Amino acid sequence: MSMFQPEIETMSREDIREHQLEKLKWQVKRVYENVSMYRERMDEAGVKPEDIQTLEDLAKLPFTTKQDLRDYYPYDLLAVPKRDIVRIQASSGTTGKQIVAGYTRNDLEMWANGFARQLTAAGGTNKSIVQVSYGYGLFTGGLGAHQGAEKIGAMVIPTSSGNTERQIRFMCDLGTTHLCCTPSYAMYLGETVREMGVKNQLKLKAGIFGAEPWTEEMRAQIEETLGIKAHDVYGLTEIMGPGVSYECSMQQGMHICEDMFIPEIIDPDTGEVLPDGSFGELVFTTITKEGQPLIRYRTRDLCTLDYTPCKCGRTHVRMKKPAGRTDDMLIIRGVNVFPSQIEEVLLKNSIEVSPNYQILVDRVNNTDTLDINVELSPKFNGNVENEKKSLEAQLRSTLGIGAKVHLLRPKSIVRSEGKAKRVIDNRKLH
Ligand code: DLL
Repeated sequence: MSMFQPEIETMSREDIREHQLEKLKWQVKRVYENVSMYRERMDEAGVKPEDIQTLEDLAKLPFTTKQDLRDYYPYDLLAVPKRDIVRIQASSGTTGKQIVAGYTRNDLEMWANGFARQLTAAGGTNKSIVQVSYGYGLFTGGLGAHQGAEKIGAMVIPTSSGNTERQIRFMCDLGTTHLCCTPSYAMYLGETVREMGVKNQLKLKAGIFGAEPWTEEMRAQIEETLGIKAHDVYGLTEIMGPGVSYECSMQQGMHICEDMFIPEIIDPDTGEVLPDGSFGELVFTTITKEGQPLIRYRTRDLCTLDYTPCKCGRTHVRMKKPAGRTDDMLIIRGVNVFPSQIEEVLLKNSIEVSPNYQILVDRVNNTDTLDINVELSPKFNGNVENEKKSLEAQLRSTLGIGAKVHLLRPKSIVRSEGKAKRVIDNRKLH
């Protein structure tokens, strides 16, 4: 099982902790000296850089939130002079004020290393042909995957997203071995490969899919339609694009680049650090980032960390697939509903319905409504009315509230070329 940086990827836990403490002290001192927000917050909390003497002392430091990135937009969280920044990336978010992240040359190197570790873990080498079908631009997917692929000396095909048939023609003609895109786009590509009848012309070996939540059922479907091994990759604009954590061939969670980040799991309500193995909100401290370092950044992603040894030999902790975000919870008629609960019900019925769905929330006569559009699977030959009733009953028992199911013909829901937008909450319009 080859690794891009085996000396780092297999460090002993003791060495990881020693490295993290040294880098943490360095970083806290830098932000205290160079970023006024951190200096003020630490002064308020009565913590000085010298108070950080062990890794556990991290808990003394204040959190950073997405709102801080908005409030200090665009440059006030930089810890280096602006001239040292060589790249700006921005969040793909369409709601709220923009946030940006500035990278120094060294930050870009580290990021490329993160994605290079992922590609190598997926069997990538300098002989690989990597098609990057993540969007290029402010979104970190395209450029992040691109830099990582160049780092291992692979041939890169920077198709960006969209133009699906042409993507597939390139895959066949150029002999693409590794595909990088969102899992929902991989599903769409798989569907189109099937329609074009070209699966036997593909040379694909593996895919690197992330930027949105996806399930084991989706993984199985992508692996089948494209004939590949599908790896999960995680990242976020604020911390670093794809490659913050990456999945090895064991496919049992994503190894976090612990030489670059210290992860914690906290209780999202109290902010308290939870013991190893607990489920909660993932928090990152960037210990090597120069441009825009963040201390205890609250990702809002909910997951668990697994410190047990991985069979691949890598020692960096694994994060389980994020099971949702603290902010994607919907409150419908007073009941908390996570979109992932709805998806689970639909996927349990994958013989009858496809994983293409939309959740529509609205308010009619002062009452919240919940409607779910889902496509019937192309092979469905049962009774539509019975299927609808069965799904509605399962949803009621899982969610604790009623939902109306609308079964649609295959291919009636528009496919995603980037991150799928599954929830449409029109209550905000009223
Ligand atoms: O989505 C970076 C990225 C690009 C990751 C390409 C992987 C591949 P943002 O647009 O800032 O950055 O969105 C970050 O997306 O906080 C998670 O909620 C979600 N997310 C990212 N990767 C995964 C994943 C990019 N593998 C937000 N599984 C994060 C589940 C993911 N959710």
